[in-house]
Amino acid sequence: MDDAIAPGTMPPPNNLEAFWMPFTANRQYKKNPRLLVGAEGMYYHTHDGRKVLDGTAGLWCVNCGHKAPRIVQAIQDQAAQLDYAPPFQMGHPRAFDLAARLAAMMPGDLDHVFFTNSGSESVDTALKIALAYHNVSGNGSRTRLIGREKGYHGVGFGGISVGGIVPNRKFFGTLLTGVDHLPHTHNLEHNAFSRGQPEWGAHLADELERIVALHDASTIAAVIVEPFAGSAGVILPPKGYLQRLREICDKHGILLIFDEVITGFGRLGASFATEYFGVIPDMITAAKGLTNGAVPMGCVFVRKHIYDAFMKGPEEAIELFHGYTYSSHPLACAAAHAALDTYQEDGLFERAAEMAPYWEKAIHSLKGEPHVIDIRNLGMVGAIELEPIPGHPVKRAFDVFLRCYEAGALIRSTGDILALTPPLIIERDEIDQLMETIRGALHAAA
Ligand code: PXG
Ligand code: PLP
Repeated sequence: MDDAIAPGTMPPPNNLEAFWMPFTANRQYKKNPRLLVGAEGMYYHTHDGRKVLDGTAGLWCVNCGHKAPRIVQAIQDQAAQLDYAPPFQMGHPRAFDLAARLAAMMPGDLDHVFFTNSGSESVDTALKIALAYHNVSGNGSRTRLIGREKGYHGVGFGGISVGGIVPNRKFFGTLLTGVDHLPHTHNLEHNAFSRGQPEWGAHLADELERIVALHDASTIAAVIVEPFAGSAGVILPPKGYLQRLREICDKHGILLIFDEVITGFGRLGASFATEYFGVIPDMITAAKGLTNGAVPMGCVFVRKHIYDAFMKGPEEAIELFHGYTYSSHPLACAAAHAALDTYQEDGLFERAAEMAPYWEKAIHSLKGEPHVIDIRNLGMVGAIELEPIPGHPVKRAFDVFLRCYEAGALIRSTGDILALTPPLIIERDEIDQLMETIRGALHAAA
């Protein structure tokens, strides 16, 4: 490891109590906090003076690597120029430039962009647009939303309703009504240790026909899926599966929404999963890599016919009663422009595509190590599934996560799965270092 950037130590804050941490075991964490105090490129600096290789691009968002110079500069410049501009009945130039630039990245006529501040807000926005679209098109009976088991669509009420991760749902009441779920595609019996997309499981998309037969197409507004399920532990779409979903949605006039909060901005070695898989949905939700995680921002890409359906009636009438105080925030727009510059000028999507075969080989070298029951990969994403400790689900993967952190690599554990999503700037020797750190932790883990 390069020790040129000497981080130094920083004591933890005196009071860790007040901050109720999200998706965290608060009591356990606060006994032995893991604090990040700086970052550069592929590395975090920890409060106890160590450099840690970032195997998760923060939380799947820092695709350009940390403190990408163009982004740092753009945020500083923007803060000094225009701090805030109201997005309702007002605007600022960079928001329009950014929307046009993003639309130009999209295939087909996915050419309108609605700005939000997170993936969760993008999902709620897309679901609301789907319902309102059918409403303004004279199909107000289309109100049902279809998600998928194990899906993650953020934490808003809409997102957890169509989502399929049980603990994210079961504490929160009745959720949205009129929601149904496709089956997930996770299957170790057929697909364990597949390299890239699994061969088995495209037929699971046909379950949508069963759901349509049950409810009738005239009641269904939209289907939302992640092109691959990220949070649930990198569950990849079987070959042909997404194409099949598209066909069935077309047949029945159902909108198809791809939630690309993780898959957008280069993760698969293409700008978006829609390009990678060659399947064009009616809306795409995005966030994370849009600003490289540097300022919160999300967006929804919408096909032209959907936008046009709203552009009727008197010109002075508001067409969609939806939006956020911070939609198209100037700092976020500046960060997003600079992130797009970085992706383009440094060729990071192409770089990810070139590195993907090395990544695949490296991660699959962990086959046969203790506890490993599956390894999955696509583009620059990967997962290692572990045999759970009987009676103690989650414990083993979390133990491996802690051991890796101590040994100098940040990975993520979800259930008994280790998830890896490095910044797209990762070098071969850093991939080797990441895998060797995990190998060591697997051997040390109980
Ligand atoms: N949709 C998808 C597909 C996501 O992955 C969201 C929506 C929500 O985005 P926000 O910005 O509201 O968090 C996400 C977010 C993990 C993990 O490793 C994944 C996400 C967020 C935090 C942790 O399990 N994905
Ligand atoms: N709650 C109150 C009382 C508000 O006035 C607003 C916005 O004006 C909101 C919530 C929504 O906040 P945001 O637009 O940041 O999502």
